[in-house]
Amino acid sequence: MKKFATLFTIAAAATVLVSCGDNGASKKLTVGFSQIGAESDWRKASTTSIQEEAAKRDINLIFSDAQQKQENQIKAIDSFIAQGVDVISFSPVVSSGFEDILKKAKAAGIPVILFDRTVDVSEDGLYQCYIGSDFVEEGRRAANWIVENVGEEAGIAELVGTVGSAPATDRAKGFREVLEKHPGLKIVKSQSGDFTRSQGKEVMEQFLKSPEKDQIKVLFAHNDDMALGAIQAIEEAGKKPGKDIIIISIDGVKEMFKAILAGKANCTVECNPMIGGQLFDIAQKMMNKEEFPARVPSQEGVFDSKSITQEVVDGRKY
Ligand code: GZL
Repeated sequence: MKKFATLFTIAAAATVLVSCGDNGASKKLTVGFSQIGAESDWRKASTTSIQEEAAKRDINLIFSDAQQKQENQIKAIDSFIAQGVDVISFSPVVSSGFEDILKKAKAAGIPVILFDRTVDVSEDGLYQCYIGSDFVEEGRRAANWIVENVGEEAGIAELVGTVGSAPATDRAKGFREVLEKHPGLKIVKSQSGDFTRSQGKEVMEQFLKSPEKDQIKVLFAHNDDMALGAIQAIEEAGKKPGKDIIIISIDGVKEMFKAILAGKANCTVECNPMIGGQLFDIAQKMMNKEEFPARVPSQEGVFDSKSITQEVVDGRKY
């Protein structure tokens, strides 16, 4: 996407003059945010980060929880436009189907920040900045950990995230990119658990009753919540999670760190939800007509039993 950079020196000066004209009272930033829902510990941490940062910065946050339904996100964004907010931001539950409402925001002259997840659009200018992770790289990191720690031969079961979402699409893409170079590592089962713990458990129960059940040596889950549900299913089936079935997932939530410390899981690839500060940094620049980057990447690591101690668990923010 073309770097979206605006530096209206004159406008900025005018803004300063106007604000001085109002006895130095500067306009309070109003941000409309549509959150996907509360489907996982990661999402809840993301919401906490946004709400705490807005309160700390005295930003007027209009927050909407879409309960994982795209139509609720579209309605919320439409309402933000009608209210004339300064900036719109949202984490799109799926990558398609937002083009029309983004065109409406553009026509209203309201800048849009994509938070956490991206959307597929056919033209430039429908959003001005993306703040979030490189999901393809997260998928590569998960597969590379398997190569380095499990070896070249294993049957892999995959718990896929929300179908059509950027993290599910891209984590699967990065994972398969690495597996192509290691033909002995084979995906023998793959099904969506929609990023939730309950569905992760249900799907893992089905995997463990399938004809391929004895081939499953590794579970790759697109997020920790589905992995934690799968751990319950593996234990209920009388197997040892982390030993009979090696478990690797993505997010890096505290519950997963605890499971790895307890030997019930093996690795989590971090996906940082604490990006509310970056969101409002960009929103403020947009309102001040200052230059800002089109892409703000997250800083993330890979954690396993070699790096996780009780002290590390205690230090986790989410
Ligand atoms: C990733 C985020 C995903 C998490 C899940 O950035 O969109 O959505 O991996 C969450 O836990 O539900």
